Amino acid sequence: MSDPVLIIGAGGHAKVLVEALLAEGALIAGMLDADPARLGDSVLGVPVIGDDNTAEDFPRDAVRLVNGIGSIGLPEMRRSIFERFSARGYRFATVVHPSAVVASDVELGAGAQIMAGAVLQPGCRIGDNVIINTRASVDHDCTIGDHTHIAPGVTLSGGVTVGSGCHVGTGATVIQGVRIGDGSVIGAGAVVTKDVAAGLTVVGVPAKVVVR
Ligand code: JB2
Repeated sequence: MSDPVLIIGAGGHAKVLVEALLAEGALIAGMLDADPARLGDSVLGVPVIGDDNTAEDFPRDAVRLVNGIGSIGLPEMRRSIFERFSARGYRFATVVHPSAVVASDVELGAGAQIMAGAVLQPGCRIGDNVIINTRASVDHDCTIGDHTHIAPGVTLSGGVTVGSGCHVGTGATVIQGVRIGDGSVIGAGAVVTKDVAAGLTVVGVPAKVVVR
């Protein structure tokens, strides 16, 4: 990474990103948090230097942003941060922890975050602002839509398609070829054996619809 990065948010997800960015050798200019009480805190030695308005102190072409908002408000808050700053001309850095295994042909969207121990096999396409969280396993030819969070320990078999704005909960398993529609939520530990239509919440083993 060449340009310094600014991290939006200073909570749990942002802390994990600091660790990944330091491991990548990135230069971190600081963290921005909406909570004024966080000003002056530091996270793994990186200072909280202001709120979102502080980004204006940095020329757009000399800094890249890292979206440190994880799951709060499900994907909406994270999506709105990405869209708001992108519309203002800021660029989002991709983050790939050095311990992640990313096959040579994998396509990573703007601001995609691949956390420690994740595996992305050949043929995968990862959208903008996606989180592939700690130790998630994404097998060959999967497609993950923009703003989706694949939580820690998820297993996606080959050829799975996950739409945009989805949350696939911790430890869930999705068998090969399944398609999950936009805005769906897969409960932690679920085993998904059939396609899931857009906007549904499914839980359990095998996964069943609980919210339409
Ligand atoms: O609009 C905002 C904003 N809204 C909330 N702008 C900025 N710059 N910061 C904002 N925040 C701040 O994000 C809050 O003040 C808070 O400090 C931080 C969110 O931290 P929290 O630890 O509550 O959530 P998180 O999104 O970092 O982590 C969640 O998602 C992760 C993926 C947790 O569920 C984690 O356990 C999970 N690993």
